[in-house]
Amino acid sequence: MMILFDYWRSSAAYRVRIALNIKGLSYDLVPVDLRLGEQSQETHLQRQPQGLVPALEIAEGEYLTQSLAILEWLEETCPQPAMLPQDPVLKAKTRSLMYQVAADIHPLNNLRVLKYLTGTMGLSEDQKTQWYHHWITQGFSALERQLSSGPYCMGDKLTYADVCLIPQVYNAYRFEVPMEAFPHIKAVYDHCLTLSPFVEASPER
Ligand SMILES: N[C@@H](CCC(=O)N[C@@H](CS)C(=O)NCC(=O)O)C(=O)O
Repeated sequence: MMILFDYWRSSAAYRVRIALNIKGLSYDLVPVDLRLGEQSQETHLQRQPQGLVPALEIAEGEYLTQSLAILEWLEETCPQPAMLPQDPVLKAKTRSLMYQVAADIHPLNNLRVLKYLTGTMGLSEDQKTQWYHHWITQGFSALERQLSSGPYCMGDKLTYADVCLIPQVYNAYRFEVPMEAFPHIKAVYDHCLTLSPFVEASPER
């Protein structure tokens, strides 16, 4: 049985939970409480030397880290249902959407960055929220231009782009980012939340 070292509100871990559910794989969840700083303890650093979640233990003492690397590993080892298009151009476009969320939007709003802003840099809670909204809004504005027909990011096929987008939208709602300007993103979010792999992976579950 695989073990996912997880935090319920971590959007990177949420991506992996969704992907494991879509691939129909069983796994145990072991919480790493980010509020208590458990991610920085030696036991967790042995799994994930960056002090982040998720980490996926795929065999005793064998850990995979970085959610996108885990998604790619799942695609290679458990190819059905396919979560990346076969066509090289569509595959590159899907990965582009994935990276826009995971490499460009999410890192700016990660817990350790927000804590650094309010701690070391002395920003107020309002300024922190302004930072958060700014980078989400900028990232979502670009994504919104790239989504069109739905119901998924890449049209009629569910892909890893949706797996990356939905947790980021969850976070945006949580931080009360105005979403009116992003009807296509909202439509993909609403549609994916009707699907059981997404429902079962949701933080509230
Ligand atoms: N690029 C990493 C990001 C992992 C990450 O940033 N995880 C966050 C939760 S979403 C975390 O563990 N934060 C702990 C902290 O900031 O101290 C991945 O995709 O796995």
